[in-house]
Amino acid sequence: RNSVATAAAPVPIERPEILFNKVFINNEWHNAVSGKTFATVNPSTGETIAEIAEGDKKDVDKAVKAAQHAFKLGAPWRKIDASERGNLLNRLADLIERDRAYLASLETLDNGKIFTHSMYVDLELSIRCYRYYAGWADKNHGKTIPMDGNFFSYTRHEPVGVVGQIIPWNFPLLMQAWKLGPALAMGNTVVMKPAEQTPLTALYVASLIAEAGFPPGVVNIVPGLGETAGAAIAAHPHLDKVAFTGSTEVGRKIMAAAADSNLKRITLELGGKSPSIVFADSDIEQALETTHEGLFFNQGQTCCAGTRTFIEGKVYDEFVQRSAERAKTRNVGNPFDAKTTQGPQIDEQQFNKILGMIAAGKKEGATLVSGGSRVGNRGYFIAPTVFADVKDHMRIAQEEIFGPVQSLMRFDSIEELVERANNTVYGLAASVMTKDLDKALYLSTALRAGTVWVNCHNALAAQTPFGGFKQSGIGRELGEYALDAYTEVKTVIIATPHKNS
Ligand code: TXE
Repeated sequence: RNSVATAAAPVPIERPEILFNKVFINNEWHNAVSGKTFATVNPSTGETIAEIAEGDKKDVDKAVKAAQHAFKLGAPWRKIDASERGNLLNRLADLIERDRAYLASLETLDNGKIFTHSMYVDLELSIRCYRYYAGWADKNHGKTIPMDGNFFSYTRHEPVGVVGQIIPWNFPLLMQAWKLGPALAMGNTVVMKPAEQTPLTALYVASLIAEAGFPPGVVNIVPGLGETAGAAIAAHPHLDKVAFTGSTEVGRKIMAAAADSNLKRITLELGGKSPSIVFADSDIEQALETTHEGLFFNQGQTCCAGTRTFIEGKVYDEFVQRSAERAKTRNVGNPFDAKTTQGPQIDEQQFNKILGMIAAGKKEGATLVSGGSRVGNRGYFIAPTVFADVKDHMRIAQEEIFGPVQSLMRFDSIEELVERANNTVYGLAASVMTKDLDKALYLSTALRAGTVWVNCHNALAAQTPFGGFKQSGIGRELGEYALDAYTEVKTVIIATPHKNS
């Protein structure tokens, strides 16, 4: 393997060398069985970065066989100490840290997110996530239970088995870490499909998994398209679980395929339409920045983005004006440039979807106070867009836009607010800006969302669980809660001749 330059200083590599573009099975690189490839595109230019092996059902079958073999009773992965699984995860974290500047550059090239975020958000949180789950590897244990009768009873927390994982393109490295961390800590084996828009960092991490010393077949990575490779994972008869992050529409298909095939376990992290609520008594300066970043962070491509900003009537006009001014200060351009604060959207399809939603906002009568069109004539850049006077029934208030489009809405009473904030099919997150503890506590119970932030937004860490109410998903990732999704509880009951308390 070529060694990669790894400067300690965070200097971006604008043209990182592409070292891996094939299917990773049994710690080895394979062409797709079909021989086909697909292009991964640089969203800043629309140009092809590299051709990637296009895995489909046949490659998924090969990968599942490898993962089953690695999970066999008596296989090395089944026999090592739980603490050793933790050591391997820590070693993987060390290697990611060693190659951090390269990986951050590759992420920015393939995804378009700004380099400083790749470096200090995506890489940082990914490394911390692997280390967090490394610590759990030997700490998730069962109980001995005082069962009625002459029995000795205990539970074992066993791995679920061979798990499929399908991840999206908005945080490629981090979504890989959220999925692999708990799965590997708990002793599962994995077949993962990265998003077709962003396969590069997932494949580089595959090489580090081999280098760290994970036994062959424990992690297998099949790049490919959703309808072929992804669908084959969801419907596979020999996968024990599928974990998915992506659109609610595809989440529905995954759940149906899991039910129709073998009732594999599922966890789903899906879309959102999260409210950000600004009370007149909040620190307005801080509320402005929090709601702004809560929406525009990562080009608006964050599942928990604050996409409905509810502002109390008393401060509404001022807040609209200042939100528009703030949006206009965003610096849209080359994501490798340190001055840039907003890069391109991920691909042409998302770019067109977002422009379509902006057109819908205008047509339905929302007031455009910033942006509203593309930037430049190359790549997928969209001006930071702010709509005021957004009404609940408008499409921009109902549907996930997944782009740099902020919708500002007015409210006048807390009862009305709670009803409107909850009036969505989603329930991923919500945030509340106030200095009034009573309001904060009331809303933290009243809002139907998996996370409620108070005076912050998008605050995420490996320790705290994340997931959705309603159609935002099923199950929780991160924290101790995620361990449940990667373990089966086995009850062992042994008849004993006598009993004492
Ligand atoms: O998502 P998809 P897309 C939302 C966001 C965005 C919309 C569409 O609103 O505008 O989804 O984006 C794989 N069987 N989110 O089309 O298709 C696919 O290959 C199995 C929110 O990119 O859901 C990729 O690996 N898998 C979200 C993954 O699913 C299939 C992040 C996600 O892609 C499949 C991304 C199929 N039939 C988009 N079809 C979040 N929750 O953060 C596709 N895939």
